[in-house]
Amino acid sequence: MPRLREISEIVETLDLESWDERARTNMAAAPVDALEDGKVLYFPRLAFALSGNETRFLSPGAVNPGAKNVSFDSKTGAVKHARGSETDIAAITAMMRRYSDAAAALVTRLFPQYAQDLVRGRTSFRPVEISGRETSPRKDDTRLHVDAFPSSPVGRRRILRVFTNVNPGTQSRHWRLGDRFEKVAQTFVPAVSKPLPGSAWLMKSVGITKGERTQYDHLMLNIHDTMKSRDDYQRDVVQNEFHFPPGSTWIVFTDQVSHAAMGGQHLFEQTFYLPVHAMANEQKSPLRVLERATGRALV
Ligand SMILES: O=C(O)CCC(=O)C(=O)O
Ligand SMILES: [Fe+2]
Repeated sequence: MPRLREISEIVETLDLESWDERARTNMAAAPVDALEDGKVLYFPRLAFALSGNETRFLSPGAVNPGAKNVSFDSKTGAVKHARGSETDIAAITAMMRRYSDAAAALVTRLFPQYAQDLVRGRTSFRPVEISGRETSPRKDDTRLHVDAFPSSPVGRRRILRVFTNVNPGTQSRHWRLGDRFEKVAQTFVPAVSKPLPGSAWLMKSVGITKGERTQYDHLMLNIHDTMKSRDDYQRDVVQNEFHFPPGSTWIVFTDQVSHAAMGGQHLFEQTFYLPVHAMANEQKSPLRVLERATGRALV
Protein backbone atom coordinates (compact mmCIF):
# COMPACT_ATOMS: atom_id res chain seq x y z
CA MET A 1 0.00 0.00 0.00
CA PRO A 2 1.47 3.41 -0.95
CA ARG A 3 1.78 6.06 1.72
CA LEU A 4 -0.75 8.88 1.85
CA ARG A 5 -0.23 12.59 2.34
CA GLU A 6 -2.44 14.76 4.52
CA ILE A 7 -5.30 15.88 2.30
CA SER A 8 -4.79 19.46 3.54
CA GLU A 9 -1.34 19.41 1.91
CA ILE A 10 -2.83 18.45 -1.45
CA VAL A 11 -6.19 20.12 -1.91
CA GLU A 12 -7.46 23.55 -0.86
CA THR A 13 -11.22 23.92 -0.98
CA LEU A 14 -12.86 27.20 -1.96
CA ASP A 15 -16.54 27.91 -1.77
CA LEU A 16 -17.55 29.54 -5.01
CA GLU A 17 -20.76 29.02 -6.95
CA SER A 18 -20.39 31.35 -9.88
CA TRP A 19 -17.60 32.11 -12.33
CA ASP A 20 -17.68 35.83 -11.70
CA GLU A 21 -18.12 36.31 -7.97
CA ARG A 22 -15.33 36.79 -5.41
CA ALA A 23 -14.18 33.63 -3.67
CA ARG A 24 -15.49 33.09 -0.16
CA THR A 25 -12.76 31.24 1.57
CA ASN A 26 -11.59 30.44 5.06
CA MET A 27 -8.09 29.68 3.84
CA ALA A 28 -5.24 31.04 5.95
CA ALA A 29 -3.11 31.90 2.90
CA ALA A 30 -4.05 33.63 -0.34
CA PRO A 31 -5.19 31.26 -3.14
CA VAL A 32 -2.07 32.14 -5.12
CA ASP A 33 0.22 30.80 -2.37
CA ALA A 34 -1.66 27.49 -2.13
CA LEU A 35 -1.58 27.17 -5.93
CA GLU A 36 2.16 27.92 -6.17
CA ASP A 37 2.82 25.46 -3.32
CA GLY A 38 1.45 22.76 -5.60
CA LYS A 39 -2.02 22.36 -4.17
CA VAL A 40 -5.13 21.68 -6.18
CA LEU A 41 -7.62 24.53 -5.73
CA TYR A 42 -10.93 22.75 -5.54
CA PHE A 43 -14.38 24.32 -6.03
CA PRO A 44 -16.90 21.63 -5.13
CA ARG A 45 -19.93 23.70 -6.19
CA LEU A 46 -18.62 25.55 -9.23
CA ALA A 47 -20.55 23.95 -12.10
CA PHE A 48 -20.51 24.84 -15.79
CA ALA A 49 -24.10 24.96 -17.00
CA LEU A 50 -24.97 23.51 -20.39
CA SER A 51 -28.20 24.37 -22.21
CA GLY A 52 -30.70 21.61 -23.01
CA ASN A 53 -29.54 21.78 -26.58
CA GLU A 54 -25.86 21.34 -25.62
CA THR A 55 -26.31 18.25 -23.45
CA ARG A 56 -26.58 16.19 -26.65
CA PHE A 57 -22.84 16.71 -27.13
CA LEU A 58 -22.14 14.73 -23.94
CA SER A 59 -21.37 11.68 -26.04
CA PRO A 60 -18.22 10.13 -27.52
CA GLY A 61 -19.98 10.67 -30.87
CA ALA A 62 -19.12 14.39 -30.62
CA VAL A 63 -15.43 13.55 -31.22
CA ASN A 64 -13.80 12.14 -34.34
CA PRO A 65 -12.98 8.46 -34.01
CA GLY A 66 -9.36 8.10 -32.93
CA ALA A 67 -9.28 11.44 -31.07
CA LYS A 68 -10.03 11.66 -27.34
CA ASN A 69 -10.98 15.31 -27.13
CA VAL A 70 -12.29 18.24 -29.08
CA SER A 71 -9.78 21.06 -29.05
CA PHE A 72 -10.52 24.76 -29.44
CA ASP A 73 -8.23 27.73 -29.95
CA SER A 74 -9.95 30.87 -28.66
CA LYS A 75 -7.50 33.14 -30.52
CA THR A 76 -8.33 31.83 -33.98
CA GLY A 77 -11.73 30.25 -33.29
CA ALA A 78 -10.43 27.00 -34.82
CA VAL A 79 -11.92 23.76 -33.53
CA LYS A 80 -10.32 20.32 -34.04
CA HIS A 81 -11.70 16.77 -33.89
CA ALA A 82 -15.34 17.83 -33.47
CA ARG A 83 -17.80 15.56 -35.22
CA GLY A 84 -21.29 16.43 -36.45
CA SER A 85 -23.17 18.65 -38.89
CA GLU A 86 -22.01 22.19 -39.56
CA THR A 87 -24.66 23.41 -37.10
CA ASP A 88 -23.45 20.95 -34.45
CA ILE A 89 -19.85 22.00 -34.86
CA ALA A 90 -20.79 25.68 -34.59
CA ALA A 91 -22.70 24.89 -31.38
CA ILE A 92 -19.77 22.88 -29.94
CA THR A 93 -17.47 25.79 -30.77
CA ALA A 94 -19.77 28.30 -29.02
CA MET A 95 -20.00 26.05 -25.93
CA MET A 96 -16.22 25.76 -25.74
CA ARG A 97 -15.73 29.48 -26.18
CA ARG A 98 -18.11 30.09 -23.30
CA TYR A 99 -16.11 27.71 -21.10
CA SER A 100 -12.85 29.31 -22.14
CA ASP A 101 -14.15 32.80 -21.25
CA ALA A 102 -15.54 31.58 -17.91
CA ALA A 103 -12.21 29.96 -17.00
CA ALA A 104 -10.32 33.12 -17.97
CA ALA A 105 -12.65 35.28 -15.84
CA LEU A 106 -12.15 32.92 -12.90
CA VAL A 107 -8.35 32.88 -12.98
CA THR A 108 -8.09 36.65 -13.40
CA ARG A 109 -10.38 37.14 -10.42
CA LEU A 110 -8.55 34.62 -8.21
CA PHE A 111 -5.04 35.63 -9.25
CA PRO A 112 -5.18 39.32 -10.20
CA GLN A 113 -1.38 39.51 -10.03
CA TYR A 114 -1.17 37.04 -12.97
CA ALA A 115 -3.72 38.79 -15.17
CA GLN A 116 -1.32 40.86 -17.22
CA ASP A 117 1.02 38.00 -18.10
CA LEU A 118 -1.33 35.05 -18.39
CA VAL A 119 -1.68 33.65 -21.92
CA ARG A 120 -4.70 31.61 -22.87
CA GLY A 121 -3.90 28.24 -24.50
CA ARG A 122 -6.18 25.52 -25.83
CA THR A 123 -9.60 24.58 -24.52
CA SER A 124 -10.53 20.93 -24.51
CA PHE A 125 -13.79 19.03 -24.25
CA ARG A 126 -13.42 15.36 -23.23
CA PRO A 127 -16.60 13.30 -23.72
CA VAL A 128 -14.81 9.94 -23.90
CA GLU A 129 -14.58 7.62 -20.85
CA ILE A 130 -10.98 7.45 -19.62
CA SER A 131 -10.81 3.97 -18.18
CA GLY A 132 -10.23 1.20 -20.68
CA ARG A 133 -8.99 3.62 -23.34
CA GLU A 134 -6.07 2.31 -25.40
CA THR A 135 -2.96 4.48 -25.63
CA SER A 136 0.80 4.24 -25.82
CA PRO A 137 2.59 4.29 -22.42
CA ARG A 138 3.87 7.80 -23.10
CA LYS A 139 0.34 9.13 -23.72
CA ASP A 140 -1.24 7.10 -20.92
CA ASP A 141 -2.61 9.68 -18.48
CA THR A 142 -3.76 6.95 -16.06
CA ARG A 143 -0.08 6.90 -15.01
CA LEU A 144 1.20 9.58 -12.64
CA HIS A 145 2.99 12.35 -14.53
CA VAL A 146 3.78 16.04 -14.63
CA ASP A 147 2.68 17.67 -17.87
CA ALA A 148 5.28 18.13 -20.61
CA PHE A 149 4.47 18.00 -24.32
CA PRO A 150 6.94 16.89 -27.00
CA SER A 151 5.66 19.33 -29.64
CA SER A 152 5.05 22.39 -27.43
CA PRO A 153 8.10 23.45 -25.42
CA VAL A 154 7.21 25.91 -22.68
CA GLY A 155 10.61 27.40 -21.84
CA ARG A 156 10.13 29.89 -19.01
CA ARG A 157 6.37 29.39 -18.82
CA ARG A 158 4.21 27.47 -16.36
CA ILE A 159 1.23 25.28 -17.35
CA LEU A 160 -1.91 26.24 -15.41
CA ARG A 161 -5.11 24.31 -16.07
CA VAL A 162 -8.77 24.70 -15.10
CA PHE A 163 -10.93 21.54 -15.15
CA THR A 164 -14.70 21.12 -14.77
CA ASN A 165 -16.56 17.84 -14.51
CA VAL A 166 -19.77 18.18 -16.57
CA ASN A 167 -20.90 14.56 -16.21
CA PRO A 168 -24.74 14.62 -16.37
CA GLY A 169 -25.02 11.65 -13.99
CA THR A 170 -23.11 10.86 -10.82
CA GLN A 171 -19.72 9.87 -12.19
CA SER A 172 -16.74 11.63 -10.63
CA ARG A 173 -13.44 12.39 -12.30
CA HIS A 174 -11.15 10.01 -10.49
CA TRP A 175 -7.56 11.21 -10.10
CA ARG A 176 -4.48 10.14 -8.24
CA LEU A 177 -2.23 12.92 -6.90
CA GLY A 178 1.42 12.10 -6.30
CA ASP A 179 4.53 13.42 -4.60
CA ARG A 180 5.75 16.99 -4.12
CA PHE A 181 7.75 18.37 -7.06
CA GLU A 182 10.92 18.73 -4.95
CA LYS A 183 10.76 14.96 -4.34
CA VAL A 184 10.05 14.26 -8.00
CA ALA A 185 13.17 16.24 -8.88
CA GLN A 186 15.27 14.32 -6.34
CA THR A 187 13.99 11.01 -7.69
CA PHE A 188 14.35 11.62 -11.41
CA VAL A 189 17.04 14.23 -12.03
CA PRO A 190 19.97 11.85 -11.42
CA ALA A 191 18.50 9.36 -13.92
CA VAL A 192 17.96 11.65 -16.91
CA SER A 193 20.66 12.75 -19.32
CA LYS A 194 21.56 15.93 -21.18
CA PRO A 195 20.27 16.47 -24.76
CA LEU A 196 22.74 16.10 -27.63
CA PRO A 197 24.38 19.44 -28.46
CA GLY A 198 22.46 21.15 -31.25
CA SER A 199 19.41 18.87 -31.03
CA ALA A 200 17.07 21.64 -29.84
CA TRP A 201 18.00 23.84 -32.78
CA LEU A 202 17.67 20.87 -35.16
CA MET A 203 14.20 19.86 -33.93
CA LYS A 204 13.00 23.43 -34.29
CA SER A 205 14.42 23.83 -37.78
CA VAL A 206 12.86 20.58 -39.04
CA GLY A 207 9.54 21.47 -37.41
CA ILE A 208 9.29 18.76 -34.72
CA THR A 209 8.85 21.40 -32.05
CA LYS A 210 6.94 24.69 -32.31
CA GLY A 211 9.60 26.69 -30.51
CA GLU A 212 13.03 25.86 -29.21
CA ARG A 213 13.20 22.93 -26.81
CA THR A 214 15.18 24.28 -23.88
CA GLN A 215 17.19 22.18 -21.41
CA TYR A 216 14.26 22.65 -19.06
CA ASP A 217 11.82 21.21 -21.63
CA HIS A 218 14.16 18.32 -22.27
CA LEU A 219 14.41 17.53 -18.58
CA MET A 220 10.65 17.80 -18.01
CA LEU A 221 9.91 15.49 -20.96
CA ASN A 222 12.38 12.97 -19.60
CA ILE A 223 10.81 13.14 -16.17
CA HIS A 224 7.34 12.77 -17.72
CA ASP A 225 8.34 9.70 -19.74
CA THR A 226 10.48 8.04 -17.05
CA MET A 227 7.85 8.52 -14.35
CA LYS A 228 5.15 6.97 -16.55
CA SER A 229 7.38 4.05 -17.51
CA ARG A 230 8.28 2.95 -13.97
CA ASP A 231 5.77 0.46 -12.56
CA ASP A 232 7.43 0.41 -9.13
CA TYR A 233 7.23 4.20 -8.84
CA GLN A 234 3.59 4.24 -9.99
CA ARG A 235 2.70 1.66 -7.36
CA ASP A 236 4.84 2.71 -4.40
CA VAL A 237 5.18 6.49 -4.47
CA VAL A 238 3.26 8.51 -1.89
CA GLN A 239 -0.12 9.28 -3.45
CA ASN A 240 -3.77 10.07 -2.77
CA GLU A 241 -6.95 9.27 -4.67
CA PHE A 242 -9.33 12.15 -5.25
CA HIS A 243 -12.80 12.09 -6.78
CA PHE A 244 -14.03 15.31 -8.39
CA PRO A 245 -17.81 15.03 -8.55
CA PRO A 246 -20.05 16.32 -11.36
CA GLY A 247 -20.59 20.05 -10.98
CA SER A 248 -17.14 20.69 -9.53
CA THR A 249 -14.12 22.65 -10.82
CA TRP A 250 -10.44 22.52 -9.92
CA ILE A 251 -7.33 24.53 -10.83
CA VAL A 252 -3.81 23.17 -10.78
CA PHE A 253 -0.29 23.80 -12.07
CA THR A 254 -0.05 20.48 -13.96
CA ASP A 255 3.67 20.95 -14.70
CA GLN A 256 4.30 20.75 -10.93
CA VAL A 257 1.64 18.48 -9.47
CA SER A 258 1.98 14.75 -10.26
CA HIS A 259 -1.43 13.58 -11.42
CA ALA A 260 -3.12 10.64 -13.10
CA ALA A 261 -6.68 10.49 -14.46
CA MET A 262 -8.06 7.03 -13.67
CA GLY A 263 -11.69 7.33 -14.74
CA GLY A 264 -14.49 9.66 -15.64
CA GLN A 265 -16.33 11.01 -18.65
CA HIS A 266 -17.32 14.51 -19.78
CA LEU A 267 -14.87 17.17 -18.81
CA PHE A 268 -13.90 20.67 -19.88
CA GLU A 269 -10.34 21.90 -19.55
CA GLN A 270 -8.72 25.26 -20.23
CA THR A 271 -4.93 25.65 -20.39
CA PHE A 272 -3.08 28.87 -19.53
CA TYR A 273 0.62 29.70 -19.75
CA LEU A 274 2.27 31.94 -17.19
CA PRO A 275 5.86 33.21 -17.34
CA VAL A 276 7.68 32.27 -14.12
CA HIS A 277 8.53 35.93 -13.47
CA ALA A 278 4.81 36.63 -12.95
CA MET A 279 4.58 34.22 -10.02
CA ALA A 280 4.33 35.51 -6.45
CA ASN A 281 7.38 33.34 -5.78
CA GLU A 282 9.12 31.94 -8.85
CA GLN A 283 11.46 29.86 -6.67
CA LYS A 284 8.54 27.43 -6.34
CA SER A 285 8.41 26.81 -10.11
CA PRO A 286 9.60 23.46 -11.52
CA LEU A 287 12.13 25.44 -13.57
CA ARG A 288 13.80 26.92 -10.48
CA VAL A 289 13.51 23.66 -8.50
CA LEU A 290 15.25 21.78 -11.32
CA GLU A 291 17.90 24.49 -11.65
CA ARG A 292 18.69 24.09 -7.96
CA ALA A 293 18.71 20.29 -8.31
CA THR A 294 21.05 20.28 -11.32
CA GLY A 295 23.14 23.29 -10.31
CA ARG A 296 22.88 24.91 -13.74
CA ALA A 297 20.72 27.33 -15.74
CA LEU A 298 18.14 25.44 -17.83
CA VAL A 299 16.70 28.18 -20.07
O1 LIG B 1 -8.55 14.29 -18.33
C1 LIG B 1 -8.15 14.40 -17.17
O2 LIG B 1 -8.88 14.22 -16.18
C2 LIG B 1 -6.72 14.84 -16.91
C3 LIG B 1 -5.75 14.34 -17.93
C4 LIG B 1 -4.39 14.98 -17.78
O3 LIG B 1 -3.43 14.39 -17.36
C5 LIG B 1 -4.26 16.40 -18.14
O4 LIG B 1 -5.18 17.01 -18.67
O5 LIG B 1 -3.15 16.96 -17.90
FE1 LIG C 1 -1.64 15.64 -17.39
